[in-house]
Amino acid sequence: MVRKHLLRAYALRKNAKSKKLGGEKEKMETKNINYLVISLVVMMVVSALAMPASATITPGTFTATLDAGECVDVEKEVYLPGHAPRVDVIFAFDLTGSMGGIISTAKAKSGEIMTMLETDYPGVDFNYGVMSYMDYPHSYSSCGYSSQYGSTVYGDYAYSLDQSLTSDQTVVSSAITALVLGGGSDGPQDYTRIMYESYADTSVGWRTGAKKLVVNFGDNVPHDCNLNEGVTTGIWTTGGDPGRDEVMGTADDLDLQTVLANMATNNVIWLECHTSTSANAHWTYWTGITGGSVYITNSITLADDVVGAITAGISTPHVYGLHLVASAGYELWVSSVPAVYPDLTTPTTVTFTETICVPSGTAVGVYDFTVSAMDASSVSHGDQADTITVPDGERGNCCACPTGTCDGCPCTCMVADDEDDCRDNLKGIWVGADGCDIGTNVPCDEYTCEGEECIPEFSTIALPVASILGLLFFFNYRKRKREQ
Ligand SMILES: [Ca+2]
Ligand SMILES: [Ca+2]
Ligand SMILES: [Ca+2]
Repeated sequence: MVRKHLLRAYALRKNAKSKKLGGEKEKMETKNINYLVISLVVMMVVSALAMPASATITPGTFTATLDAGECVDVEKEVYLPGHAPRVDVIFAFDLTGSMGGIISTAKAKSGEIMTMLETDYPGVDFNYGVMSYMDYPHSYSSCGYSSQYGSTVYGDYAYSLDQSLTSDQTVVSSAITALVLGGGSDGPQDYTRIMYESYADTSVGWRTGAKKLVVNFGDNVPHDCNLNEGVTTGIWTTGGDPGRDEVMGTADDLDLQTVLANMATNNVIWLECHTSTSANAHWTYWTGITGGSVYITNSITLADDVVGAITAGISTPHVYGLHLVASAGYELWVSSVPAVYPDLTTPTTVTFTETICVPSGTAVGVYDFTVSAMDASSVSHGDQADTITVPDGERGNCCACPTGTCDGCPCTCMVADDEDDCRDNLKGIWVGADGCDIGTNVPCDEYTCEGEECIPEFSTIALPVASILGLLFFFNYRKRKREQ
């Protein structure tokens, strides 16, 4: 695979920088230097204050023109503030009789909860959704347990997606307010089914790269043939969960522990806001499998408890397995050094050298894709929008001067889209396909640049400027000392 490094953007930036400093140089008086120092200090303070509250990837966009088989390197910076930047929250409500008090509080407080979250995390992109349930409105007998699970008399249902994930808080609050309490018959409810639908219902609308949270309001235990599995000895049965067909003993029946493992595989975290302390060890174990926890709450502390649960759910004191992933179909276009950061303690900023290669044989066209900095649980900590144009026909080489247009300083051989691009954008001389080797210096007397004088780069003048500043401060200080 032919590998070329595009130096154009770099060269243009350096040109702009050099030109600006060239102007300064002409009027290099003490006063101007002082202004420069003040501006630099102001810029540093401003950029410190403007530290992003949420995770970012820099640059956020990248555009290049590359031939099939060609590659480009992009230096990429990812800022990890300690919490996920994109968060999807499903509020799931057990609408059985005993939940009456907490449900009316949740209805009253749902708006407040969302406002508190958005205030605490101004940079985080939240979406919310609503699920509700009572229990299967039938009688079942299985694995040593027989009971009426729920009842049509109370309007019980096993599962409802009342609102798919959306950023519209008004719609979410309305969906919560519209919830109607049912019965639930026997004590256990069909939590297993809700856990299952959290990854199986494709209408939920989880976003790619989002931290996925289910905040469940409940007060009992699921149906399962052995709730004690993984917790303690002995069998505790509350009957099987009949699954979507609501018929016990068929292929879609659900097993609690299998469903919890599948939630973990799908990176859906269960945060249990529980109004009862019974079976606490069980709920701790079940939520733990998904990476979540159980929070004991009541009508008075509900809003704070829910915000506390979600805060814990989205915080990332460590980011494990951070790596770059391109959107579907572009996986092979992108690689990076390092390939992965195994364990990062936040807050921190890390860098990747990303290499984008257009596969050989790629057709002429414009290709848009996203490169995300994903962790091991597929949570994105920043997305970069990429546009790669594969041009019609071979591009050529351009002799242009990265340190400013010049007489007498070396030019550099760069890739240009065409002769116009070379002349207008790179201010260089078009030399076509074989005129020079990419990245090499080419003497100006062979390929002259347009117009202005050759001036040194920023780094070359930075040290002398710093020395002058130091001396000036020193002399000023001595002068003031003498005047005292
Ligand atoms: Ca029940
Ligand atoms: Ca079934
Ligand atoms: Ca089981």
